[in-house]
Amino acid sequence: MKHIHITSARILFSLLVFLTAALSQTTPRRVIIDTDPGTDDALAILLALNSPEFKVEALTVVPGNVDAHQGLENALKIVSLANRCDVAVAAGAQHPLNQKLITAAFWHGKNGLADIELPHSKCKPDSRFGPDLLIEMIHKYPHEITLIPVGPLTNIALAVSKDPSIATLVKDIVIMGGSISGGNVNAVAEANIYNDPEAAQIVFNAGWMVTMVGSDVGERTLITRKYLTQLQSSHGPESDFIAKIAEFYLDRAEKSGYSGAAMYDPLAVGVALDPALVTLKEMHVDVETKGEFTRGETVTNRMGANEKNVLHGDHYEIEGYDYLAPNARVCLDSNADRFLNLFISRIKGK
Ligand SMILES: [Ca+2]
Repeated sequence: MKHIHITSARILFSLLVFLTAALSQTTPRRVIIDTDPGTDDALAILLALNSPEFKVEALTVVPGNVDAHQGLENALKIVSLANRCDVAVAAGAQHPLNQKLITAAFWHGKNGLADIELPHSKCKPDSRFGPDLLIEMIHKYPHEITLIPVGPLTNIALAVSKDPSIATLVKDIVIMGGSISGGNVNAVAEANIYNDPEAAQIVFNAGWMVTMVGSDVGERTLITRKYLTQLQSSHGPESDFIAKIAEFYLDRAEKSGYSGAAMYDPLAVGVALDPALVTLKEMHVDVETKGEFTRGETVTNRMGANEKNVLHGDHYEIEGYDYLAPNARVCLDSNADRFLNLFISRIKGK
């Protein structure tokens, strides 16, 4: 009799393990994208919307590539094109925390979307302020939300400053921003961090483990003519838009001497989908906010420690090291072909 009970318990346990595993594979992960759309933002958003692993709950809009007003209009048009008015789209901050906005029509076209005129949006904006929406949703779904900020970090900094508890309540935060080997604005700074360094410093030190997909890795993950041809072979409202965006973005990159266009924001979505697409290393990251040449640099400590210097009379002496806890998983490299193939396969047929 005892034996039968043990056997039944084992069967029940196996069934539970099986059901839990099955559920975790089939239940899409809740995602919120904070965006300054933006050509590569558009590609990133549509990659997320076309990935069955994700349930995109919201887009929160931040000024960056375009101003806040144009950004909201672009975000609404993109979700409308994808027939996804179920995704909440909310306006957020109107300007960076501590400096003037720098827009990027030079790279993204006057309207930020390669000057393609999308139809008016069928979707309406959510009335909440973006950072408040973030806080509400993270509390509504504790430990379930993956945040993917792909613009300046203003909205995220406002949210986590207002409610620091969200840092322990998100499932994950994967940002496109920073670099550990040279910038794309100047010698050291990447645009999203450079456009609001104070916000970025708050976000990196909020108590969560930030996955940092930097511009240096984005620049080794290029969409080239080969992939553009594959995109152009499918037709439909979404895939035509994506192919036009990609062509504009690629033309602009080639005119500037690059062999392809950096998949900055889409790669951040890719890493949230499958971290195995990249190599990650834990490090401590701070953002320089004062340097004469280095404002906006992500200063990454690869030793995991700072030298400990102690004053002895008129001079300091090294007395070992102070351990520095990592606050980021920094992306070192990517499997570009695998990512581009994933991107194309998700977008084709749309
Ligand atoms: Ca962006």
